Formats: sequence, structure tokens, C-alpha cells
Amino acid sequence: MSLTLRCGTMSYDLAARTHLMGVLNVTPDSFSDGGRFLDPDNAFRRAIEMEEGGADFIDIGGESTKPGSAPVTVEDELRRVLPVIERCSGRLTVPISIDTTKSEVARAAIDAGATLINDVSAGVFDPAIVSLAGRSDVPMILMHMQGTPATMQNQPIYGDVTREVAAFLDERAKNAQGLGVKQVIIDPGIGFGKSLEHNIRLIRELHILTTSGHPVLVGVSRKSFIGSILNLPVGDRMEGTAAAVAACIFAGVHIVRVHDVREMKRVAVMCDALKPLHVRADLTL
Ligand code: HH2
Repeated sequence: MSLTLRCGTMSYDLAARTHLMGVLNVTPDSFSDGGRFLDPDNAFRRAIEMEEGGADFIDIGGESTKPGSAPVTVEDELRRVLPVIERCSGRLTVPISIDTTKSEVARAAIDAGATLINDVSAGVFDPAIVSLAGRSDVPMILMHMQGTPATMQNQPIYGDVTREVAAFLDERAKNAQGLGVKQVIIDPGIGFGKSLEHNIRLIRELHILTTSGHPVLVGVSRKSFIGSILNLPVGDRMEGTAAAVAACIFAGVHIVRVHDVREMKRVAVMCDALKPLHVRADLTL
């Protein structure tokens, strides 16, 4: 069965193989690549490098969402991301995704060439972003977060974390579809208002999301749950990321969001070759 995701003129069959989203943070403070790509030429080079490494999407963000991070103004976020999107637009062959919760930023990013919106608040922080996606006919990634980045790691509480996350995402997906968004991708938001146990449980129970009828994206790359399990700093989490990416793929996840594109592309190709046949992609967008 095919499952077509259309971003501008590009389309992917998400059921055919695992797709990779390369992370490009144009921020001074992102938890693993903060400060490295503030210069737009450097950021553009990194985007090309990720595309050559096998990225299917480049996700450009101008606001860190790491625990405890402070919000950024629309003006500052635009000042960071727009020069990078403008350089990438027309030069990359893969779609540009804008990682933002703000409708003003998403609108300017779409005007500059972005064809996918990645909203870590699933349209909760700025509801206008959802109708913008509908009007612009742009697919939208809806991610679960408990609280806000400033406070989300202060004692997150759930009854049944996976069921609650799945119910929230289903409700947000229906809301987005009601506002004209034709293609919705859901994301459990690993590390966003979750304890170590919550993150592990969500990954172990990913089949609940991957059989829910929506395509699923997961971001595990270099995150702190890997550091907790292996007792390793952020710069030394490649193998832990590879194992977590493999767990996602074997649970039927369609897109993995990663920093180490070249390496995780190899992991994804291996996992796709070895994936159990019962992990099927019976989905509607
Ligand atoms: N994780 C981060 C940022 N955006 N978007 C989605 N859809 N899913 C995620 O898991 C996700 C995301 C956090 O990672 P990173 O961008 O590397 O860090 P920071 O927020 O510090 O910029």
C-alpha cells in the first residue's frame, strides 16, 4: 500500500521506506548544535551536507525548545531562519520544513519556500498556524508536549502516557483536518514534558501511534533519555541514537528526525531491510 506525502512539488511514498528529517537549528542555544549554524552560509552548507547524506527533509528552526529555554520574539526568529530558507530555497532538491510554533514565522517561511510546518505545540501555542497550513495547502507535523519548554520537565505527570499522548494527537489531528489541513503527521514529542520512564514507555508502545491511522514522525536524536540510559554527554550519543532509531523503525515509524543524517541513513536502510513483515503501513494521511 502506498502512502503519499506531498510537499510542494515533491512527493514521497512514506510506506516504501523510512524517511529522514535532518535537523538544522539556527539558534545560539539548541541543546546539541546550538551556535554552530548562526551564519547563513554555514547553515546552507550544512543543509547541502545533510541532503547529500540522505535527508528527505531539512527542518530549519530558530527557537530552541530545550527544557528551560526562554521564548524568542517573532522578529528574532525570522531574523535567524529567513536568510537560511532563502538560501536553501530552489537550491535544495528536498522539501524545507519550518520548525516553529508561530503563525507569523510559518507564513514568512512558506513565502520564502518552506513546504512543511513542524509545530512542537500541535497548534496549541498559536492556533492561527493550523488554519495557515490549511489555507496554504502545506502538511503539518503535530507534536505532543506537556506544558511549555520553560517548565515542561518540572515533574511531568500522566496516568497512561501513551494513551494520553495518542488521544491528544488524535484530537489535534481532527482539529487540523477540520481547518483544512489535508496531510497531518503526528509525533509523541520525546523529551517534551516526559520523564525517563515516560520516554521509554512511549518508545516501547509506539505501535499504538503507528496503528492509529496517521503517519508518525519521532525525534530521538541525541536526547537526554539516551544520556540517562548510557550515562553519556550529548556529544557522545551516536550509538544510543542509532538504537533508538532502530526501535522506532521496527515499530513502524515513517520519519525519523535526526542530526547525524549520514549515519542514521545507514541505520534506516539496514532496519528497513530487516523490518518484520507484520509492521505494516496501513494508513491514511
Ligand atoms: N525535537 C526538538 C525540536 N523539534 N520537532 C519534532 N517534530 N519532534 C521532535 O522530537 C523535536 C522537534 C528538539 O531537538 P533539537 O531541535 O535538536 O533541539 P532544540 O530544541 O534545543 O533546538
